[in-house]
Amino acid sequence: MRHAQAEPGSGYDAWLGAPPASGDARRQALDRMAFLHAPEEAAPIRAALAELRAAAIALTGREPRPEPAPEGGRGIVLGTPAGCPEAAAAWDGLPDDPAGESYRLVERGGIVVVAGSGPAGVLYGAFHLRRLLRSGAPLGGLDVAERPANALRMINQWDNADGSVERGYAGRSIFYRDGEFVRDRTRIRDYARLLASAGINALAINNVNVHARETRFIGEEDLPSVAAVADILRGWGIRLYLSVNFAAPVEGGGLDTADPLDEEVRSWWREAADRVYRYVPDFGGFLVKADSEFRPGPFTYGRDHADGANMLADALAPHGGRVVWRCFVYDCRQDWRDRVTDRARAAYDHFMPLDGRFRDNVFLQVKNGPMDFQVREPVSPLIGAMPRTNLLVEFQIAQEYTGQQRHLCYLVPQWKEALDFDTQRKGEGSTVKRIASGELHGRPAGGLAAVSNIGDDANWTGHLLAQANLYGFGRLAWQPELSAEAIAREWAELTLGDRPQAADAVCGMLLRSWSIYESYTAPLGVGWMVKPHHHYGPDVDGYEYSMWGTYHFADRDGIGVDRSSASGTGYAAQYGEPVARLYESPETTPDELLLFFHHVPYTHRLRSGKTVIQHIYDSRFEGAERAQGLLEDWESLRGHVPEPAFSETLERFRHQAEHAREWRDVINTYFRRKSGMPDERGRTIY
Ligand code: GCV
Repeated sequence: MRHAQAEPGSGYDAWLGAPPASGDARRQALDRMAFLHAPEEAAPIRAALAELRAAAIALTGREPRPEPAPEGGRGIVLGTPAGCPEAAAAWDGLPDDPAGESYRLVERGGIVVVAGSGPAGVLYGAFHLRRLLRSGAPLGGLDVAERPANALRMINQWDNADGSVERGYAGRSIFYRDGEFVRDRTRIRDYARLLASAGINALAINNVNVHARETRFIGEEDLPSVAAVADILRGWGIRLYLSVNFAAPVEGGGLDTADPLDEEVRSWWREAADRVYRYVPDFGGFLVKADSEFRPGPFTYGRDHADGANMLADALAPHGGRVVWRCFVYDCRQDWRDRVTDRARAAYDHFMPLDGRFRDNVFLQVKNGPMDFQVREPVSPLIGAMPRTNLLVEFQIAQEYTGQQRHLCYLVPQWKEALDFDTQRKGEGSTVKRIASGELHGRPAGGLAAVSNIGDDANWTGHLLAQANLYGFGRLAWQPELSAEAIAREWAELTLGDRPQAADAVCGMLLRSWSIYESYTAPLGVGWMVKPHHHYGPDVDGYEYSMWGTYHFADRDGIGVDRSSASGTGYAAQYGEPVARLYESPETTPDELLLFFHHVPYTHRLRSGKTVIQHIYDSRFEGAERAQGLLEDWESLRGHVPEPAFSETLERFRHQAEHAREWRDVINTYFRRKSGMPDERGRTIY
């Protein structure tokens, strides 16, 4: 059945749509897709077959035969070494992959073999082949082998049972409505397909802030619904995770404590885990936000995070389950007058001393930066500081602080920068990506997690181009060596591919967008300056006198947070050498992070040669102009992007251009008045 939202031009098909293909692609498919054969029955292999069959029909207008014909002909065979002789031959000599996610695509004697080390590998291979078919790349002599760099490639939904999505900017939840699981699961299936095509293999289906209703998801009443979702995900090689409430034993669980060392509590969780696995035999595990932003946790009982995580790990271990335990732990009731406490220090201070105490099935999920998904932050110093602990680096695909999917902000370059950052914890080359995957410290597994940016908007992400962030996260989690540009191009060509002019222009717009957004919002790494609560639009002092620990300390002379060891909070020393030394001094700190690490006078000269105040003015003016440029670039694509996607996106660019001017004027006016210093170019500031 065709889903109502899959109307042409709506963006629903995202990067898996089938717009008219080039002549080359059509000719090649006619030549090479006479048959499609998969001897095995596993659900991901069936899904792989269905993908290629649909591609063949879209490209050639004809149905491929299910078996090779006796008279021969060219075709495609899919399978695993265990059940498909062609795949076994293709796999010969390749390393074992117990996870079953690797694949090889090889052409031999006119037959293209999609050989997966397991059923999921076949599916990933089929999506790869689909991309090649779509672009018309020649398949003769094809031989590519891929293995994911990260074992865990996870998405976190911040969806609530009432149908709302915390920090959701694309409509309501596709999983829940009015306190219940949705009955029509079409969108869940279509979402799982999108995720699998980008390489995602784990999905936590409810918000890390677990309220009373979702606390019951691990109970008998809701588990059949959870299992129904897990069944869908399984078909796409994705394991389901649930966020749990640490206080569940007391909040509706019938106990009077949630102390992780209490025997009754421990057996309560064991029973809960046993119950979940009765319904979902391949359940991934629990995701936990504890002792963070008013969520309960082990601190209540005088225990630490290792005690809390290990209790859950022990309950899940007999079933092969994991605990993903978040490190976003800080004092969110800080007195703004307190100049000693530094929120940036919190994750490291809480968790680093616990290295070596976590069970093997615990993964600490650490946000990429020490604060909270700002447009610019240094890499969290916790990453690399716990060599004896499994790690997941957490990104936010949802654009909470980066324009809320009304502004264009392609975040893959930001994530790349974080993943490529050299912590030097184990000498040169100790990059975040090698720490995340587990490779640097010889950990058996690790990976990346990210907060989803989708909802029930017809095009999933509100802003059509925000789809590139979802796609890009998956591709980067699969292979962090891919460049931001290669991913942007791949997404743009898949999504707008039959219109090369549009794909080219959009790729350029994506690549410019992070720097544009940064240049009209909070300057030089200082962060925030947004309206409280919803975090949208400029309010320089919005959080300055609040309890959240996010300050810029601007006065008439200067701005920034002194996080040096010599005179500040000492945060800079949480990095290993020589990184700590680099951040310790304003002279060596990179310009873009200057105000994150140092309080400097407005007259301080940046490495760029400009003073801080002039940099603030110049980049706000330039940023607003460049945002106007994005609007003009999009306008030039009229007729090259289908409707209604073109007009809907045009509206967003119009808003962005106008809102960028608002940002420019609020920030410039604030600093002009605060500092008393004029713009040396005499532009209008109010
Ligand atoms: C899910 C930020 C967001 C919160 C979010 C929190 C987190 O503070 O504003 O909405 O809560 O991060 O990551 O837990």
